[in-house]
Amino acid sequence: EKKPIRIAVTGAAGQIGYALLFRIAKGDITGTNQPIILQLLEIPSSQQALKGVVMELEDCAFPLLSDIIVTDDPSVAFQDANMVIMVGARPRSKGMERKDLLLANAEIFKIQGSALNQCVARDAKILVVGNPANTNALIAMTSAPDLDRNNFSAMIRLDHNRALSILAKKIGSPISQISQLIVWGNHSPTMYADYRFALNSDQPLAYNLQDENWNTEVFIPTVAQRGTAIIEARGVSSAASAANAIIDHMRDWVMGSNGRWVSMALPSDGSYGVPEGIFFGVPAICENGVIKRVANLEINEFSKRKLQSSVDELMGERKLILSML
Ligand code: NAX
Repeated sequence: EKKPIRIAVTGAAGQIGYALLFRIAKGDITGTNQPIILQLLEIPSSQQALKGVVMELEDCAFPLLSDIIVTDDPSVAFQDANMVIMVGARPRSKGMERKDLLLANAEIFKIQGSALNQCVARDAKILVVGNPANTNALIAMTSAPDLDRNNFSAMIRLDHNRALSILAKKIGSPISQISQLIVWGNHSPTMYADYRFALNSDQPLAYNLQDENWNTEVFIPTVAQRGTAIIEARGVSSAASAANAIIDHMRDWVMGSNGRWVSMALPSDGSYGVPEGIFFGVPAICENGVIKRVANLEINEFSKRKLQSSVDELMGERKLILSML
């Protein structure tokens, strides 16, 4: 019998949690031959709701799900975890300033980062989803100095998948044929969806899509505003597609991306003119559990400006929470 892998999820009773846990328990990240222990973290006021979710997980009788741990204590939730998916965050309440939201979340991710430092498996793969995701990831990583910084990432995969889908529709090609698409930067409206290197069935796609106007006036803003469009239509923010992006991000990280480029927000290493000290969406390839940035891509004047607006925004967020690092 294979040893179970421990997957911790925070904010487990939220709407993303509800779309995520069942897919994890079915094996969508780790495959159909790997038993799983779910370690679920929620705040005290959501424990009751979480109980209901756990009952439903039990009622699925998932063959791979060998145990479920439920707690409001991060150091219990993260104990020996091999993967940590940090979804729980403080939402913006009415009249709350951006700065207050940043600081409230900084507090949460500082506490949870210290707990990670103490109790996760030393090679745990950690994904931050809760917003502001890039800056929350920075705080979690900084609060866990004993862990390898390469074990931390923030999610920009939902934006990547949105861009893929919009592009496929535009050129009338199956999604599976499109590769080398990138979403750079912050998971925020400053993100930069970039198809300059994209291939359609191994042919340069930009070659057939030299409509600069569509790029700047339709493609880039539609990707960036998609989250808002979903809220307007559904009345609540994306949940199933966010959960799906989490699965894609973690599966590729653990199982490999088979040479395909995926977008991940990683601690910057100075490349592409992005200063160190922030999490930034970049193209990457995953192999044997290791994330490698795609290096040496050309950055033209337009791209440089687009990258810079995410850099400015993230450096601004960093400045606001700097005293807490
Ligand atoms: P919900 O409000 O439905 O769920 C969040 C859950 O987190 C709640 O059940 C809450 O009790 C819990 N929580 C709050 N503080 C916590 C803490 N300190 N420890 C543990 N749990 C805590 O939000 P949901 O729609 O599930 O979204 C969750 C987060 O994902 C939000 O911050 C959201 O903005 C963010 N998103 C990030 C995306 C990305 O691409 N990076 C896309 C989807 C999503 O919008």
